[in-house]
Amino acid sequence: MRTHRIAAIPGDGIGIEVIEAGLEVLSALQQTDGGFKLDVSTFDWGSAYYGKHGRMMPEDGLAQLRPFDAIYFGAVGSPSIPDHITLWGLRIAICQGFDQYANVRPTRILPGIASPLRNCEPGDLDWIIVRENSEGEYSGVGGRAHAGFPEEVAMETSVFTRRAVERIMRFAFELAATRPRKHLTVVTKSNAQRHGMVLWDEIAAEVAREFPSVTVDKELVDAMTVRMALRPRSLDVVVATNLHADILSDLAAALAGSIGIAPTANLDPTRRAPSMFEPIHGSAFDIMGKGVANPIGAFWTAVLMLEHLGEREPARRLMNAIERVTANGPRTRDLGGEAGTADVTRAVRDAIAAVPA
Ligand code: GGG
Repeated sequence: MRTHRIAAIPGDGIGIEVIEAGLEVLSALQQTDGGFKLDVSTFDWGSAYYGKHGRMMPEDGLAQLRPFDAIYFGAVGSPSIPDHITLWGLRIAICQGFDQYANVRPTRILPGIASPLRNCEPGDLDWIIVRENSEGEYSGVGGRAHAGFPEEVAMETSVFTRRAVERIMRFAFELAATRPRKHLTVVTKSNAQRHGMVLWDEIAAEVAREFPSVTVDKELVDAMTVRMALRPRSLDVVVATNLHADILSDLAAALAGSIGIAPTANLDPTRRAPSMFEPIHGSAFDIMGKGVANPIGAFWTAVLMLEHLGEREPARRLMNAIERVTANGPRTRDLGGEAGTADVTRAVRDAIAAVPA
C-alpha cells in the first residue's frame, strides 16, 4: 500500500465546506482503489485561530507542515480581519516559506458547462496559467511613513530577480513542451514598467532559445484580457507575474464557466518542501454555511494533488468522475443549477463507485 501524508488546512469561509467535501471524495477513491492511502491530519489554522491566538498559524507552522507529502488548502479571508493580515499570515507564509515558486492553474471548459463566451466550445479554451509565486508584486518590500500626517506615504516595491524569473520561465517552457500545441505566451507590461518587466522579457527571450520546439509570443497584460475573451484558441500555456497571473486566472475561470471550478497547485518543483493544492476561489463569506458552495474546484485540486503524489490512475478516475457529474448534473447555483455542496459531493462519490479501479 502506497501511503501519502496529507496536511489539510480548510482555512476560512467556504474553504471549510469544500475541503470536507474533497476529503470525502478522496476517501471514496481510496476505498475503491485499494492501492493507496492518504494519511490526513487536519489543522485548524486561519481566521478563527487568529481570533484565539493573534496569528493565522503557530510560529512553528512551517516546521509542523514540512514532514507532509502535500498540503490540501481551502481558502483564506475573513470580513473581520484585514485581508493583508490573513493572506500574508497563512497562504503567502506557506507559499513563500516553502519556496513553492510555480503556481499552476489549468483552465478548460468541463463537459456540460457553458462558457459565457459566444460560440466557445470545450476544445476552444484549454489553458494552463503559470503564476510566478515567490516575488514580483508580492515581494513584501515596501513600507509606510508619516502615518496620520498629510504627507503620509506608502511604497510597494515589485522585485524581479534573475534567478526567480529564469526558473519560472524554464518551468513554463518545459510545461509547454509537454503539451500538444507547444505554445507559450509570455505576459508582460514592459511598455510602462521599464525595469522589472524589461528584465522579465529579456530572460523570457534567453530561455526561449533552450526550447526550439516551443513557439512563443509576448502579450501586454491589458491586451491579454482582450485576447482571452476574443481569441481563446490562440492560447495554450501562459506565464505571468504573481499579480498579473492572479488577475488573469480569475478571468480565465469565469470564461470557463465559474470560479467555483478552478484548481491550483503551488509547487516546489525541487520537492525539498511539500507543495500546496487549493481551489482558486477564496473564502466567499457571503455564501458560507449555506451548503451551496461548488466543491468541484476542490475536487479538481485533489486531482492535481494526486498527480503530484504520483497517483496518476486514481487522479484520472477522479477527473472522470468529476466530468461525468459536470456533464449530467447535479450542478450548484454558480453553474445555473440548484444543487448544494452535499448533492454534488454525493454524485461524484457515486460516479467513482460506478467505475471501480
Ligand atoms: N484558495 C485561494 C484563496 O484563499 N485566495 C485568497 C486570496 O485572497 N488570494 C489572493 C492571492 O493569493 O493573491
